[in-house]
Amino acid sequence: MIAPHTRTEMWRNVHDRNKHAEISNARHVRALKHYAPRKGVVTIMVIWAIAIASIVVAATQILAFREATLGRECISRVQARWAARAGVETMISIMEWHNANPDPDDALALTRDLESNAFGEVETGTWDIRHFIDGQEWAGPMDENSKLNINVATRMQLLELPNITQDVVDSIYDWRDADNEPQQLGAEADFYRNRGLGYEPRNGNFRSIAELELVAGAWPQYLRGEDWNLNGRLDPNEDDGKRTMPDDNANGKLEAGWSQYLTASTRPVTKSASGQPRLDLRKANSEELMTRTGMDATQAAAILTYAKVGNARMAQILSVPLSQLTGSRTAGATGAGAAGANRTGRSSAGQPRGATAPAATTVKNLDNKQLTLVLNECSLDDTRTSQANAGKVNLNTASRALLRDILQLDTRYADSILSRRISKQSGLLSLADIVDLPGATQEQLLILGQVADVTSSVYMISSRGRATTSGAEAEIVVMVDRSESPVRILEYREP
Ligand SMILES: [Ca+2]
Ligand SMILES: [Ca+2]
Ligand SMILES: [Ca+2]
Ligand SMILES: [Ca+2]
Repeated sequence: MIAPHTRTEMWRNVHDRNKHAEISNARHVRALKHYAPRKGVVTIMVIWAIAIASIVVAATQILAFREATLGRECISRVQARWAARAGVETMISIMEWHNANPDPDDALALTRDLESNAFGEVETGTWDIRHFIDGQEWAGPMDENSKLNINVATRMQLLELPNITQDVVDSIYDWRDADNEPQQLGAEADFYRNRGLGYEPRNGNFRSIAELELVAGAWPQYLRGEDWNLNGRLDPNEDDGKRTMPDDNANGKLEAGWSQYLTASTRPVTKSASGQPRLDLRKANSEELMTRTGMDATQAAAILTYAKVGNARMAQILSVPLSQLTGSRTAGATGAGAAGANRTGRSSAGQPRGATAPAATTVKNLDNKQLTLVLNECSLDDTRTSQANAGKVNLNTASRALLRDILQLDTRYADSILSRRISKQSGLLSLADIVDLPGATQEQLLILGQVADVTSSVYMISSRGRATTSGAEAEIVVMVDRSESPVRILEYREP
């Protein structure tokens, strides 16, 4: 049987229940007490989370915006750079075409083609190629052969450079001569070593015009003048006075110090004007020479006899009438000689004045065409001299200042050369085109025969690309040698 509930038990049970309820309530209250603060923290955490998320989103947006802007700038720069590159490639392909299709009757064909393609465009940008010569801006690449190669410049020519002194001229000689014996006021290895400069003279040919700045006393401001980046073109900082380097005269013209007269990059033109290998007069036979130049047997014999002389030079063939070259005495020679060493006598349309002279000794002077072919199709260069590695000044592009001030040509003669090259649409086809000008003495022709010619091997292309959309710019400066095909890149700069 189940024991009956007693009141005491009932009361205890009630008490226990109450107690249990109290405890349960207390726990509940404690739980509630505990629960209430946690709810606040979560709310704050949510607000924080939203705030942080907003900051992250905003920051990401800013970054994304910046990256997009940077991306657009990068694309603009790439577009500008490749537009500049397209200009360079266009110039090179024109040179290649002219190498494959030479025109001996037009000395300016290449120059004109380069000029007419100096400005062009691709899908996303444009290019612009220009340069300064003689205070004037020209379209197209800079003809390095318009300048004198420093590796063959004489003491007299170097002394004509603005601001130069004898000690600097001597130091230039020391830099390029093979020995370590200083010239009178020069500087060899000891000089540079004692000053801790960390380099010594090359004792060989200058390889770039900027190398000249390493020579004692050849300061950058003398070499570069206003052309601070040596690109042959007038940049904004080179035409704004003292506002930015360099200090220039802001006259809209580029005065480029020694660098407007000198180059170190030109190479000899090995091919003839017609594109064939040149005929070496020291090895040629009479038939070859007659076929190539159209001279008669007597003339060919005279030239080949002269070519056997140890110091025979093309400059002599240019400056001395053929009848005098090998010492033969003819009336033709008398005609030239009587002109007081004026070359005009020889080139009077090739008419032998010796018509009345004894036939046995007559050597007809070369006419203009024959002389042109000897100068342009044959060679007589001594490969043992440093001249072998240096190009000549192209009289079709040389500046008036170079001819008059540095090469020291007679003013009247220099001006008549410039007038003639302007008056001939084909330009000067050979040095034979300047032998009949007023002032063309043997002495003047000898100077020109040694340093000048009418063709070019090396060009400096300064191509500035511009993106069509943003106007961003990029420049490429390339020195190219077109004396052989394929055209060779001597120097490449992206300033
Ligand atoms: Ca030396
Ligand atoms: Ca410049
Ligand atoms: Ca300036
Ligand atoms: Ca200026």
